[in-house]
This record gives sequence, structure tokens and C-alpha cells, in this order.
Amino acid sequence: MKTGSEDNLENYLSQRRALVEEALERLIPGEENAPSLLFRAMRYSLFAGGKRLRPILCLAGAEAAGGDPASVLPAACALECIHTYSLIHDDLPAMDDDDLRRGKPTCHKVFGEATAILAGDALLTQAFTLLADPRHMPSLPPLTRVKVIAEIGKAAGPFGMVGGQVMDMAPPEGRGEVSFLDAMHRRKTGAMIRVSVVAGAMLCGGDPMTIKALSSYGERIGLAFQIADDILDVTGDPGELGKGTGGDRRLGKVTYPAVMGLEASRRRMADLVDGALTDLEGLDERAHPLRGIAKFIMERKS
Ligand code: GRG
Repeated sequence: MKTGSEDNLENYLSQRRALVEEALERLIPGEENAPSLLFRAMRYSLFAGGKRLRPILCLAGAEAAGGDPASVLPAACALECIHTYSLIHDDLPAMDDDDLRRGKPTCHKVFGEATAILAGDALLTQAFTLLADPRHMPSLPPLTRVKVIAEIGKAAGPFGMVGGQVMDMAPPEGRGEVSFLDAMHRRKTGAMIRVSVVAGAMLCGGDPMTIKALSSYGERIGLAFQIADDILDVTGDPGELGKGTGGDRRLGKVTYPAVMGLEASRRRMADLVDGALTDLEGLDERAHPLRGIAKFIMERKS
């Protein structure tokens, strides 16, 4: 699928989103399962209307590596489950204490804290069931499956997102450096974005050069995504974002605009996106969606 123009990218994203929605609907257990409260809470947050960036990156990574995007849908859904778990936990009173997420009351506001914690736990574990169960992606070589599970576990866990979240809780005096922000966000936000692209390619037997290029691309757009997020918290429209703005400042968070100013943050983001596009230079037209997504990350409004 070509994504040369903005219209094409919009079409591409909405078609891919539809594929992901359909797969999530099919692969995530329904509310008829017991205990219904848990499945309701999991599905409430999962289907609250996210952009589905990580699963779409997984499909695009598969395509860039010459594979069939539809064949990696279970992994794409697993990535969205992990992401949704992280949002549920991040919104809890013990963390960011947010009332709105994806334009709706947060999970703990609707279901209570204990259920929200458990819904997050259940989404995380269900993600690894989706990845490991040989009924999903049945023709996948077992060693590839295990390697992908290990990569995703590393990105989600203490060496990735969870570690980054803990770094985010560090006292303010240690945090005012761009190098600290980069290190924290590479783990907190970037690791899951990077692994989404890489996992898609690995699952389709991508060659080492392609995986290396996609890994670097993913790392750069992961950081660009976070800078965009920080900028949107200052300049975004709460209606489009589906959550309030100015939260970073209220919580005393050290952000890119706070450390380097808005203009320098925008320049840094643009440089990262340029670098990500350079990473893709050796890949053919099957990497066009990834090129479009890199620009979308920089220009997004939500
Ligand atoms: C609780 C272990 C744990 C980790 C939380 C990802 C994360 C770590 C917290 C989210 C906090 C946050 C707002 C980070 C900024 C970047 C980010 C991940 C934004 C939300 O992701 P989107 O924009 O959300 O892809 P949608 O709703 O579109 O899926």
C-alpha cells in the first residue's frame, strides 16, 4: 500500500485500524467469561478508542520485511494489550492520577482501583498468552516465536517501559538534563514503539539488515513520539487529545519543552524523524507506510 500523500496515509491508517479492531474483537475474551467484571474492565479500556499506533507499526514492520501484515495480527493485538495495561496503571492515583483517558473516564474511575490494577495485570498476561499460544500464528518457527516473546518482554519490563516509568518517578534534581530525558523516554515510551516495528519484521523472517534498520527507525520515532506528546501537552487541544492539557506542568514533570523550549523541541523531533527516514533508505516501497507513519507522528494532533 502506497502512502505518498496525506490522504493515502489517512486511508492506510484507517484500514489498518479496522483490521486491528476486528482482530482485537476476535482475540480478546468477551464479557460472557467469568468474572465478567474483569473482562468488562479490560475491554472498556482496550476499546476506548486509541490510535492503535503500536499494532499498526507491527503490521507495517511485517510489510517492510516482505511479509503478510495479516499474519502478525495476534502479535499486533498483544502489543496493544501491553500498551493499554500501561495506560491503565499510569492513570492510577498512585501514579499520574488521571480522570480521563482516550476521552473517557479512566478505568479506575469506572471500575475502582483494585479492578483497574487487575485489568491491567490481565491485559499484560493475556498479551503473552496471545504471543505464546501456538494456535495463533501457527506456521511461525518456534525459535522465532520465543525470540519475539523475549524482545517484547524486554521492551515492556524493567529494562524497558517499567524501568522508564520508575526513572520518571526520580526526584526532580536528577532530571533536568536532556540526556536523562532521552534515557528515560527511550525506555518508557520508545522501547514499546521500537519493538512493535521490529517484532512485525522478525515474525515475517526479516533479514538482519532490515531488522537493524527498523530497530534504529523505531528508536528514533519512539523518541520523536514522546517529544510530540510533551509538545501536545503544552499546545494541544483537549477535545482532540481526549484528555486535559497542562498536566505535565501541574505534576511538575520535566519535559522536552520545559528543558529545551518549544522551538528546540520541535527541531529535535524533526531531526529524529529525518533520521528515521534515512534509516529506511535501503528499503523498498514496502516501507512506504513506515515513512508515512514517521511524518504522522510529528504532525499528529492527538
Ligand atoms: C505503568 C508500567 C507503566 C508504564 C507506563 C507508557 C507509559 C508507561 C505511560 C503513559 C504516560 C504517557 C502519557 C506517556 C506519553 C506517551 C504515551 C505513551 C502516550 C499514550 O500513547 P498513545 O498516544 O495513546 O499511543 P492511544 O490512546 O492513542 O493508544
